[in-house]
Amino acid sequence: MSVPKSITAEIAQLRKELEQHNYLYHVLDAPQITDQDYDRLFRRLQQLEQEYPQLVSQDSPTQRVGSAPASHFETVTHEVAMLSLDNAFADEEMLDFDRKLRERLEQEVELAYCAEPKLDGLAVSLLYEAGELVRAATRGDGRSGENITANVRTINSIPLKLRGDVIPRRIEVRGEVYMEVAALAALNRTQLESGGKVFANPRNAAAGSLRLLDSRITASRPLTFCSYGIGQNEGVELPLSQYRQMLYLRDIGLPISRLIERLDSVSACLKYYRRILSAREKLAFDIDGVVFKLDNIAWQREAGFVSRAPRWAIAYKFPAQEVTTRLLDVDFQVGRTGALTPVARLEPVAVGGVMVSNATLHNMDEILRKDIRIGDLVIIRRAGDVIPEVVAPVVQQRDAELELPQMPSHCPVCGSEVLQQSGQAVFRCVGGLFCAAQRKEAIKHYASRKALDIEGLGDKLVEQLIDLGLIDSVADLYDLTLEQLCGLERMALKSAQNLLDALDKSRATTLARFIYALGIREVGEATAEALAKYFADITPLFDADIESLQRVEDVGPVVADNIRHFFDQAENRAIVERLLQKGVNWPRGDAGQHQQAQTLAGKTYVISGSLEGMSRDQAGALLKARGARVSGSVSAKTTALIAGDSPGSKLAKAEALGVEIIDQTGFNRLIEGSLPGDE
Ligand code: 5U1
Repeated sequence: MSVPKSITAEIAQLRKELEQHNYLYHVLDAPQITDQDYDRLFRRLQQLEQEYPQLVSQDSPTQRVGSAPASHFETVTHEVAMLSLDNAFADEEMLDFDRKLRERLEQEVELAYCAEPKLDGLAVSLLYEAGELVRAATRGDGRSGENITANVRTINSIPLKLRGDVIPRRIEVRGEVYMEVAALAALNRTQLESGGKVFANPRNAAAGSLRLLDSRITASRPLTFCSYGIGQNEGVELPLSQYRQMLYLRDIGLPISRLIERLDSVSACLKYYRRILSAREKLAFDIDGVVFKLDNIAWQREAGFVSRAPRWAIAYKFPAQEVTTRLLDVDFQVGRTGALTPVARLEPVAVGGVMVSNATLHNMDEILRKDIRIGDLVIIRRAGDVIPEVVAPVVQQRDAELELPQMPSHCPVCGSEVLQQSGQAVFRCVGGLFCAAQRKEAIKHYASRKALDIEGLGDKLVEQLIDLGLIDSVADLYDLTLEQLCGLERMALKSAQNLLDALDKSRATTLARFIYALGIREVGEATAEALAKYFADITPLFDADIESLQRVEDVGPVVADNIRHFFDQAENRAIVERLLQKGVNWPRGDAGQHQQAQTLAGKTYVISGSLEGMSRDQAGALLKARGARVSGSVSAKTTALIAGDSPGSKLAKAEALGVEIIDQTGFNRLIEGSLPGDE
């Protein structure tokens, strides 16, 4: 079938556009069209290529879907060996590395380095000839690896064709294939659902996905790529700076790290290390350190190699987030809602710079799925401030019959029965507030920062108060006396008085915080806020039926049921009533969303400084009840700054931006003005 000229032209135009949008998205991180628009272009190209198969070309953006399974991977010999990296674990080792390099190069001046994060993935080599991806290989042992071209072609951030005017005859690009943290979590969820293998970390996920013989499966894996260097090259004069070589790679269409920097000295490297370490948790991908490479390529050549690693590069590793240790036992901890969480008791081990002897095992399903047994060698992960968790057992090291942990039939704290609700993974103690563990957790929650924020009432103190029988419920907190507190372990007179003051202060709160503080199952801050806005008081909640509860934003049948169940317990109602008698209060005069006029809808306020007779939280609640948004920082979008006494820097910022400033009287008017019947 002959092809009309207009079709050939349209196909060429679609490919060009799609390549450009791929580049904008994957390399420059600056997409210019929506995903839907991209998909529309892509589908049109697919349709034309189906109609005119003679026009399909290997480098078309549609040719990434994978192909029929191969029987094995062929071996590829690396013409330029793929080296490994030496490591540093402390500043002194970095300084030592820099000093030795300067001595070897006979340089007295500071050395400049190219710096980038070290990704937790799999190293690959990509060979481009005349701008076309012709081969991709794993690192293997550094001298030879496996030909994984079919799999690598499915990775969208790897260009099938290079771009720009200066395309080398031949260039081999090296880098890391990895998976972003969220992508890995999503993949593991689908793997679990389909009974497939769950990956412990991005490196395993990348390696497992690239070593599949069926590239159609690889195509479904959310892999991505970042370049970090150039192997062999022909037909192009590369810049003699590592950093500028990386910019060149970006120009010809390859993704490089967005965090790459050229640094003037080793002391700048140490600062970069700390900066990236503190940003580590916020990154979308896992990294295990930073890599520094001498920027001057001529000096790289002069420095040369030692065994399998270059003398001119080093990986300064972060404290390990994953280590192995022995699982000594499994205990069950009872939470606020009675849920029993298995906790691993471990042989103490340093992870992420902290000694760890306990880690969560989440729930029984996880234990069974991961087949974790008491006595196993296990992998522990501790990322940032997150509770350490047991990732997996090292099954290869299991050399005896080991027992699976057993869920106890009775609560280890109060002896009540432990039951599993049908269709749920969790087991719960049915003891409710009879169970000391649940009472302790309920009180810790009530005192927590996002609830009543009672300063000085920490976990240990709550445990002591319950264990000594000084309190039974949150309402008892307000009966505590100075004498009782002074008699406690490590409690000086001043701290005791401070705690009483904090308890007194906590009485003035907002309705949303109060609802949240009650610890109703699955009622988080946002739901508490929506309930407060809708009902405007606590008593309507006592008898609200399931139907009216479900009219509240985000409240579905399960949450409505939990709320109903909570208020159906006579003891819970009694506690709430006692709290009100003890003086816990919030700004009144607010008739609830269904009656309250939304006079401030669409407006955004910032509150700064102290207001008469109410906290900033309370003032914010009054504004929100009238439909306003309350923000923490002043911007050009702020309607007005409500400035109480000592408003601080926000006042200057509002003045600079020309944002209206409202004082206490203006605020009162704003609130009163929108009270029903005030007109
Ligand atoms: N970011 C980065 N990772 N990485 C790994 N750069 C880098 N360089 C490497 C390796 C193995 O090797 C070259 C220094 C040869």
